[in-house]
Amino acid sequence: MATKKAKSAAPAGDRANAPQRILGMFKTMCLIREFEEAAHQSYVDGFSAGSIHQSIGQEAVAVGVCTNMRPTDMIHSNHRGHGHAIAKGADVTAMMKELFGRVGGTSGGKGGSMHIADFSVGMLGANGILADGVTMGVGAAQAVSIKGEDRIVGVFVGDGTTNRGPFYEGLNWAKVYHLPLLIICEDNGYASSTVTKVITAGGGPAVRARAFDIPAVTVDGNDLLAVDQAAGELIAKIRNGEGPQFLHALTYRNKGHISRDQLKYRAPGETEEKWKTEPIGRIESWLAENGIPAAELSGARAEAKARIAAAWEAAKAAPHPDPKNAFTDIQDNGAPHHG
Ligand SMILES: Cc1ncc(C[n+]2csc(CCOP(=O)(O)OP(=O)(O)O)c2C)c(N)n1
Ligand SMILES: [Mg+2]
Repeated sequence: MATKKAKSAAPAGDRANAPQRILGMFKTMCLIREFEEAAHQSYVDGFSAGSIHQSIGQEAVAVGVCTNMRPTDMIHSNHRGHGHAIAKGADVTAMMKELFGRVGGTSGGKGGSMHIADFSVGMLGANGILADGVTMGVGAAQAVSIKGEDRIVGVFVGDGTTNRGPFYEGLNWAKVYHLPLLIICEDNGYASSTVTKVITAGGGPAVRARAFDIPAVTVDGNDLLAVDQAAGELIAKIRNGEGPQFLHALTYRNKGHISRDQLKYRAPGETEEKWKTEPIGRIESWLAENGIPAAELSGARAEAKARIAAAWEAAKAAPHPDPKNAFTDIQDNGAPHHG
């Protein structure tokens, strides 16, 4: 548990953490936070169908990693993927339309929360099937390698996901073929309503990655500066041709697994105690201590709120897709839709 002192910790290591650069990251984190609050509300108000998995409390991982990527780099995400998409540059209005199932959504309003993709910013997609994003990300990295392209792929997984087989297939393949891949494990302590540790043997995600001879670094995933530095270093190694790398980010899921989750499985006071280490407040304190005026910080939060409110209104006003297009732009194996 980080103490109050940790809130104002100096930038990790000697990386040039210019306050203006960190301010930009703070703004993206605020945008993710506001999007996630609205995503939950869209479920409550009946605008979105299916499950909404919020990433509130995990924003520093998405932003710390994706800021170190180029627009041409690619990521693959998972069921808790809104933050990853926003951090990689996806448009929040198109994402909101996707949640609402409307025309103009990132996947034409047909995919919803767990299928947000935006190839134009290197967001290859999200996936509700745990660990299958790893094998897909590895496939993308294999393509990059075969074509000799100068770009990398990042894959986000949860801690619970490291107990699934495709995770190991992916790690093995990535190492054997020396692929330009960063695997990011967002270790929020939970797999649905289960404490991940009680269902996980051995020394945890980083140890498992090292078993494949993949270098692994563990960081405080709620410390943006630490994530930024670690991700920057690992990505530099990948660009340098050193093969796959693994980032194990310790974080916390401040909300339920999905929107209707009442968190009854948590000890009283646990969520409130953990909130003290949430990443946005921490980096905001650091920015204030490093010369960013309070008005600029509160202005950034207000701007994020306004952008998401506008995205909400645009989504609400957008039409639903025409049913006659239900089978266009989708994978079609020829079965039985066309009669
Ligand atoms: C193959 C598969 N099994 C089970 C599920 C149901 N499920 C959805 S999320 C989840 C827990 C995932 O935990 P973790 O990987 O730690 O990610 P987090 O939700 O904590 O971000 C489970 C079991 C699923 N989506 N896919
Ligand atoms: Mg988890």
